[in-house]
Amino acid sequence: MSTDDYKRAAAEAALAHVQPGMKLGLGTGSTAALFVELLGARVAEGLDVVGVPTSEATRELAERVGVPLTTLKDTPELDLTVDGADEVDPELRLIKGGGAALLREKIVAFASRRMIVIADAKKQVPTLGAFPLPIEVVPFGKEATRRAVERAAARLGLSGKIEIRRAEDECPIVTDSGHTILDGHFGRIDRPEELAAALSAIPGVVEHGLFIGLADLALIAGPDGVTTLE
Ligand code: ABF
Repeated sequence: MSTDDYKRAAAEAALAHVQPGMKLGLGTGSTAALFVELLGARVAEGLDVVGVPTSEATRELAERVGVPLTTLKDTPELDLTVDGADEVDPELRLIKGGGAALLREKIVAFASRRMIVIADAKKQVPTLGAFPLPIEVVPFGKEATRRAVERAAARLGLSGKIEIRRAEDECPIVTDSGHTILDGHFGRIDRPEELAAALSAIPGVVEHGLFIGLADLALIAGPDGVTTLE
């Protein structure tokens, strides 16, 4: 089976957690997109749910496959968010934001009673940090903020480049909320809680891709089937 097959298997397993009438957070990325497509098929069969998308890309997909949408303004409390991840550790701490949607993903997950992570087994890691940590910052002063992130990381013993994420034309990418993304190439993050607190304290940092205490369950699909972590 291919990685795409595993992603689909994880997305299918998440569908079993969806009940009629639920208000759902809809994640971003290729795995979450498979979930939204499968959900659309269920909606076509009569399942009554409503979703809040975590990105413009997910909004477009949900509209295309017929998942009814709402907003956090109209529906500020959600039952369940289903989203992908870039890394998942044994304590269900995550790195997210490879798709540059981490701010809305975190707001939506925080507004949900439960969060289920869906991923292929390659995302499962003993320690976070091999995947560069995305950090969403205000464009104003982004170089000063980048340096502040570097200093904060160094105080925790983390070295490694902090880079402004750029598009193919070399311009800094712009998130759905108009921000810039920094990627922290730390290699290994032994104390993610401390790094999360240090990053949140820096003016100019809007949000970071460490999701700690948000995921309730991870459905990880690999050659041995779908494993549940909780
Ligand atoms: C979103 O999509 C992100 O937070 C994460 O960066 C990414 C995972 O993408 P994929 O499912 O395509 O690997 O969930």
